[in-house]
Amino acid sequence: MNNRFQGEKRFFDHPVVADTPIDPQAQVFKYEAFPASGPVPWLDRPDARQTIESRLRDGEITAQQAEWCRKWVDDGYLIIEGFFDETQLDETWNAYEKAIETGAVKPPVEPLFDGDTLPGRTLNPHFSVEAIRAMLFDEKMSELVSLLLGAKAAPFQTIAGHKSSEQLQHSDSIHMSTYPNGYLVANWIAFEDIHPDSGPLVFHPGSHKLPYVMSAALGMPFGCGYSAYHDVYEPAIQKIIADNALEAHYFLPKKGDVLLWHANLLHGGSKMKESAHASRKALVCHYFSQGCLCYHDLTGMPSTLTPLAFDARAYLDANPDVKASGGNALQHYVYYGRFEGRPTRPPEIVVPAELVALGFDITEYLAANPDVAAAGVDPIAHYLEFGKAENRRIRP
Ligand SMILES: O=C(O)CCC(=O)C(=O)O
Ligand SMILES: [Fe+2]
Repeated sequence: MNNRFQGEKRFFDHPVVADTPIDPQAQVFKYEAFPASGPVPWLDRPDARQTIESRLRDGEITAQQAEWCRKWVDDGYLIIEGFFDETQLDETWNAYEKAIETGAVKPPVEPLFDGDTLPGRTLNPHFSVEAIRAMLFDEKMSELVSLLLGAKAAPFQTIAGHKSSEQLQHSDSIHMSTYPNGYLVANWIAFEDIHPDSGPLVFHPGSHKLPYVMSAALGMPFGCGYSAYHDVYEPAIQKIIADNALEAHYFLPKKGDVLLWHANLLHGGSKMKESAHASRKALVCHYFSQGCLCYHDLTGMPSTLTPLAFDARAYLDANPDVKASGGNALQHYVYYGRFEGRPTRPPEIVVPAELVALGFDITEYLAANPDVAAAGVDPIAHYLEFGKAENRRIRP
């Protein structure tokens, strides 16, 4: 194949760099607090169609990728059948249910009807369930998301659910906003064939082209919570759907099919109609682009981006109080640790040059001086303060 980019970085293998840089430390995390900066995601630009064709001609994308991109430009969503295979889905769901059984994951109780025993939806089960983390970080999926955003995907958040959220339509950008704007993609993975009466995902093709509706534009006060979301945001979106006569589509996938949607595509969980068919097993993954700033417009808070490389053991070693609490390392880091400036790994021990010159080695010094080891003191400080004057051996 005539691919002049083979072996080189592809155009979507890089992070987003905002046209107008900002200091993330100094910002209020609100849409209107940021400059109106690009780059606009490539498939949202007025010339997107031409760019797709020229990239196809130049061998930067395949015919299949071009087709996906055209669909994304026009409709703001994409359905890929059989993206995940049955075995992986079954193993992942079993691991999730096992985690519920053992209490590693605690879904909220959210009954949809009298006698509903299905668990509620779990936020970020990938913190505890390795198989879910593997799906969030699936390479093929990350590549597809990167293609759609024109920048390298940063897997961010997961929601697993046994049934419909019955959530009114919204754009995910009100919950997960990015600077520059628009660098979010979600996917909805069906873990079983979805029944029409289960309250399938509802979405409005083409609605991604409407203006982004953020909280300040609706007069929602800074840091407002979910009551304003329900009282102000949701009715505003219902009005937009009615005023624009937006057509509703329902996602009725087979097990393994995936729906991807645009940062601004209006969608929700429709009402469950028949309790015998309430089961609607799915995992939703949300992706940002690397390099963009991620925040929560309603509360003005930065988002909880899962670090791409995180060593849980190193984090626990560096933070003995977290280790002692028995808490989940990644979860602690994402929600608290990074705001508290916690180290992600223990500090590297630096042996002073004068001791290096003597051939001093911490392990050997402790082996040679069991009383020092037993006292649990800093061996370097001990040698400098006492050991040297006491003519202690530095190796056994
Ligand atoms: O699955 C649903 O009912 C809605 C999911 C959704 O809106 C989301 O995860 O962004
Ligand atoms: Fe959503």
